[in-house]
Amino acid sequence: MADRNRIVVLIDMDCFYVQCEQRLESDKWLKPCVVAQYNNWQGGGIIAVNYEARAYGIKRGMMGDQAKKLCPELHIFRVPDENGKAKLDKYRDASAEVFQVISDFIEEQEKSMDLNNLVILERASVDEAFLDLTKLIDAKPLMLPELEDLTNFNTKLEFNNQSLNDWFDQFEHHNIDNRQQQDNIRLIMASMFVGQLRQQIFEQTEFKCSAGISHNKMLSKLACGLNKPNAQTILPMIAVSSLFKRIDIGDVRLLGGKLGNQIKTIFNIQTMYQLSQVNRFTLNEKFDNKTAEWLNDLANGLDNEPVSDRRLTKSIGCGKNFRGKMALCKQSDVNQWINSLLKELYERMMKDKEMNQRLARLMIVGYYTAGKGHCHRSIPIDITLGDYPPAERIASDIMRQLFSKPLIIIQDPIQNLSLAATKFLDTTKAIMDSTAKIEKFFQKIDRITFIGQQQQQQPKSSKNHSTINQPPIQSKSPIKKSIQMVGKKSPMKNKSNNNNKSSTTVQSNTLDRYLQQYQRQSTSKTNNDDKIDLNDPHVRQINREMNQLLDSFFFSKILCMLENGTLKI
Ligand code: TTP
Ligand code: CA
Ligand code: CA
Repeated sequence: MADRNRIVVLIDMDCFYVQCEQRLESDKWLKPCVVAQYNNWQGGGIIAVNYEARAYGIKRGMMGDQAKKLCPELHIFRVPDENGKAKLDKYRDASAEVFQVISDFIEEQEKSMDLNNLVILERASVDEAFLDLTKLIDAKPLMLPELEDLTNFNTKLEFNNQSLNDWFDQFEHHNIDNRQQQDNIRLIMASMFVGQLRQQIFEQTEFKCSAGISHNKMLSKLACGLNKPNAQTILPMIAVSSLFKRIDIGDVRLLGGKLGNQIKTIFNIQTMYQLSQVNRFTLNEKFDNKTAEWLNDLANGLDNEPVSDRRLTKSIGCGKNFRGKMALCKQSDVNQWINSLLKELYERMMKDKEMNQRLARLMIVGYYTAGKGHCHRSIPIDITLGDYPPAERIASDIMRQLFSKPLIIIQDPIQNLSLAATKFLDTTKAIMDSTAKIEKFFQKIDRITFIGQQQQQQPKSSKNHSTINQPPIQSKSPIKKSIQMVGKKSPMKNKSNNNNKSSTTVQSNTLDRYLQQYQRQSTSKTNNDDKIDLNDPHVRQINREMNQLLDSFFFSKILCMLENGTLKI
């Protein structure tokens, strides 16, 4: 879809962490406040500044003591600390509250129009959301709202210093059959929706926010920042080239980091307008074709990145810096911090699982050392039947990935450690995957029986192989049979709780006995005739899996699931 046909909005909470704190101490509203992290060092590093404090020149990154000098009456909120780590739950919970209001508002609006899936909502950060309102606006008749309603929502226009009032006049006095004017009216209609949404957010959470209303992500993000706080800004396509004359390349979404600096240095330019003057061939000389095209588009106000339907975070993460002498130089310290970080993360993963019915399949461990810079490792999380393994198991998997051998002293000390759980899977899908895994496992068990039978018929000539007893040879896997039997016999639904308990125990015992017997057999060496070649990689693999399954109490879970009907074999 051509860019100006889309209507894309960014909602961003104003000085979010400060508002979260002010809501809890309501006498601090309207007073200069900041949120600082780490209590006992020069008043802490400031991570959020409200607009009253910004008026004194206080900025993010300053130390609390330094800010107090600029504004003695400044109130400093401290981020709570737990085991030497910032505890950010308060802000995350507040964020979830805001996103709930946004979701409910969208649902309400769609319901009132008797339509579904009109709005795409993408959670962009803890306090930001993109909305694609194209379908919603196009489902309504093209109509100008009342100017007064819009001004009540503190709506601003970004277009050559023109007032919203004057802009409105032209629509009222001219016919609106030209496409550009229609697009502008669509933006105005979207502003009504956004104003009402911001009002809902305020009424239900007490939080103020700002918004940008334009045609793509880059422009709406830019527009949102133009009149903060507590305002919404319309940015029509026609206003882009004049606006870009005063927009620093580094202030544009995705150009804030290395790439933006590189562009400025290579072409000796500063603004987006100057970038639009760099011709395509010159861009192509310095960047690959795709990047050059993308930069050329951005410089002309075009950005075709879609708003993706994502209401939840892509990952749940936490981390900790270990500056200077605090850098971790012993494996035992790393182990302790991995456990501590994981404790926090695991709690959040469990909470997320309950709230959002999803499970992370991958743990990314990041670390920074002076010698190696930023590094990361990916460790699969062994999800079994819709649940996470115990935190201790994840921690030991991480440690195994980080250190292939025990190390007392780490030569290149670790200055930062981070963990992020990601690659989420729907819990139902996770259960289905696990069921498939179990079935595959049983197929292997069937095969092992078959291998045993073959070996019985054609004993191996070599006597040198280590051998183990195999479980009783049956035409079908005995484990599978007993599971099926348990499943069929399971009369749980009609019984009282007490009965449930006892029959679960009986069934578990039957299985446990079998499994213990199997494990004993599979680990003891005998000279029995029924032999399985232990060195056969297939057998070794099955043994490994069997032990893993036993380890994770897999079968007690299978029993539970057979009983409640979520698992059918
Ligand atoms: P931002 O939206 O970048 O900033 P803000 O909400 O404080 O202020 P603004 O009104 O300009 O939007 O970040 C949201 C919150 O995220 C912020 O309140 C604190 C936290 N944060 C950090 O902890 N560290 C950071 O470096 C940044 C940028 C934000
Ligand atoms: Ca913000
Ligand atoms: Ca933000």
